[in-house]
Amino acid sequence: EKTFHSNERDFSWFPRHISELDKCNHLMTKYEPDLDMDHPGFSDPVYRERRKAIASIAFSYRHGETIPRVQYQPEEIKTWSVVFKELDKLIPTHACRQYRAVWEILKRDCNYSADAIPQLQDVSNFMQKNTGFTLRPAAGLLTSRDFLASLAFRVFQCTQYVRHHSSPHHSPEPDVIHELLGHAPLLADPQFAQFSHDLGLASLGATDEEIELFATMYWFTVEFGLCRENDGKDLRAWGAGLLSSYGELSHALSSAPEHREFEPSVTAVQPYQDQDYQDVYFVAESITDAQSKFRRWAAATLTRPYEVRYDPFSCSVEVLNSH
Ligand code: TIH
Ligand code: FE2
Repeated sequence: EKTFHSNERDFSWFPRHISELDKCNHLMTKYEPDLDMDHPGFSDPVYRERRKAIASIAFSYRHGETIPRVQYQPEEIKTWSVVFKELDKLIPTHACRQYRAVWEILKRDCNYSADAIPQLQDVSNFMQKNTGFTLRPAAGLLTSRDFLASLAFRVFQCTQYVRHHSSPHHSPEPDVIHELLGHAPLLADPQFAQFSHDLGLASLGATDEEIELFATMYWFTVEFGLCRENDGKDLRAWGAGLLSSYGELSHALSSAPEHREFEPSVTAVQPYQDQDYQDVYFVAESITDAQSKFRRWAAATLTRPYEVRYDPFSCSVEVLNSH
């Protein structure tokens, strides 16, 4: 059921060129340590100051600049190290095939190790070589509209601060560990990159209601998606929220939560929360299967009266009027 007829539609602004992502950095503050009483850093003023100092890099960053390096402190490196070691043990049995393949390359060629937190610019260069995706620094959790729009330009908005040391196994908000261990490996996989790009393009010019559906879709696929391997015998994770949280990764593949078949029309309206482990996960046959189901569903669901296409030569989105 459509909310607007095309002639009375509210054509909201969206970025047409990659440099306009400088305007797509609106934050959702509800999960920040200053406001969320359940955040593990809520009662640690030193942590909150440090998080703010690192986040300030994102506020002054402009498209095309080199991402400033952060000199991480010993305690931050220790937190990274704990997560890195735990995940390195779980990946062979818990992560999907594509993730496992890139993981080995990251350790070999991109300085991924328990000893240091990789710098965003170095990881961005690695991804760009593989799929054209680049990183830009983000100050925290962005609005779904801004975050999804960046994917249309193959840009991934990436936090740079580290989760609180008291809770290495799970963070209620994205942090650099989540981005580099959860998202970066699959953003270097061509098929997954294409799926992310499709989601981004679908979101441009969408109504608020449609953005909500896409954000939920993103949540249960890119963040918390599962898939099957070995002729359906094994359950594996491809969601970044699982691949950066050793606590939730074990939980997701255990028999504790509910596992439902990925079905876009059902998945897109499933309620979710960021506070704690999910109690429902959606299982796709494969990343490719999720992508083709998503494409079909998006084409049938979107109400916008035009098509968009990304031109990689000019890094811009073209709007094609299809009456
Ligand atoms: N829970 C994830 C982690 O601990 O790495 C981070 C998040 C993913 C999505 C929302 S918060
Ligand atoms: Fe994420």
